[in-house]
Amino acid sequence: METPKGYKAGFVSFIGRPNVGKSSLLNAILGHKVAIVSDKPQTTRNRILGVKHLENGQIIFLDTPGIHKPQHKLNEYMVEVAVRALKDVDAVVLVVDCKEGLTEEDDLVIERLTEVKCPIVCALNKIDLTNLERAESIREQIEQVLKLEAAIPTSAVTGEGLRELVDKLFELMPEGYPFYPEDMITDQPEHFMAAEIIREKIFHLTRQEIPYSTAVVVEDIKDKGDVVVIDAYIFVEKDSQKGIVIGKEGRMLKKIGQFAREELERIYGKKVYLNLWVKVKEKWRRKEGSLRELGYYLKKE
Ligand SMILES: Nc1nc2c(ncn2[C@@H]2O[C@H](COP(=O)(O)OP(=O)(O)OP(=O)(O)O)[C@@H](O)[C@H]2O)c(=O)[nH]1
Ligand SMILES: [Mg+2]
Repeated sequence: METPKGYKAGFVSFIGRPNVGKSSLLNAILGHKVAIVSDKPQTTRNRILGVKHLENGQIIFLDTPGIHKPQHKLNEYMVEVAVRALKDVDAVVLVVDCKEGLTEEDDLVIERLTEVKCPIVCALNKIDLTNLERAESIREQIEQVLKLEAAIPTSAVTGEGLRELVDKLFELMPEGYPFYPEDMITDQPEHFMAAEIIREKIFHLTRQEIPYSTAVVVEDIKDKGDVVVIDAYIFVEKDSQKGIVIGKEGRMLKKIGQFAREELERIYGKKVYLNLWVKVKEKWRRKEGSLRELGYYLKKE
């Protein structure tokens, strides 16, 4: 295959502590929702790939779980996913939250990045909630420890700085052949996407330990012509949590199902029947075998 002269293609990871807006930035840059988002930390659990197609190249973005101090095996897995995404990429975007400022968790991330060889661009995110002076002072704090290729105030909400961020990253990409075809935005299997959408609604609708104790597995997706039938299991860690997810007279489960179904119908462009079951998988976040069954495992390096 002949690539046009000057065609560039490369990989970029979003790295940062939980809740700074990594997934939101990815979605905003792509103009397409590929990663779920919530106002609670530790929403993303896997590496999410999204391809930004540009006139003379492509940037393959990897969204990652927020780096934090792991408490369970699930969290160890999440942090490992993020750390692995620092390898074999052409640039890293360190995402920070300008409103909240730098926390101990940001220090953990920044420390990790001191060992990274590729260029690092900082997205001073949530600039819509604060001002440029604050962003500048955060940049200065980071640059005391870490060499940055650039630091760009961004907002995943207003779109500010996103063009500049993409342009800067594209400058850093190597020449090469495209990795993905023009029409491909993500590599996520359909079952995974549907499960994530359901999990997002659980993050939105439930509180405290519930979102964290929940995993979703889509068992079956059947396209029956004018309707898509989806069967999914919601796993929790104990009976009391099952009661909460189902809710009084089944109201909570109904709400989760309704919100997920509405979004799935927009994606499929047709009617969706969503069958949800809630099951207990004792302490699944602590057990290697359960994590594996739920799809949270990494190949050995
Ligand atoms: N105002 C404002 N809110 C933002 C911006 N970016 C993200 N948010 C909000 O911040 C919260 C966290 O966003 P996420 O994209 O889920 O953050 P994340 O870094 O992917 O979080 P984890 O997956 O938990 O690591 C959500 O409520 C977003 O709507 C932004 O630029 N401005
Ligand atoms: Mg995320």
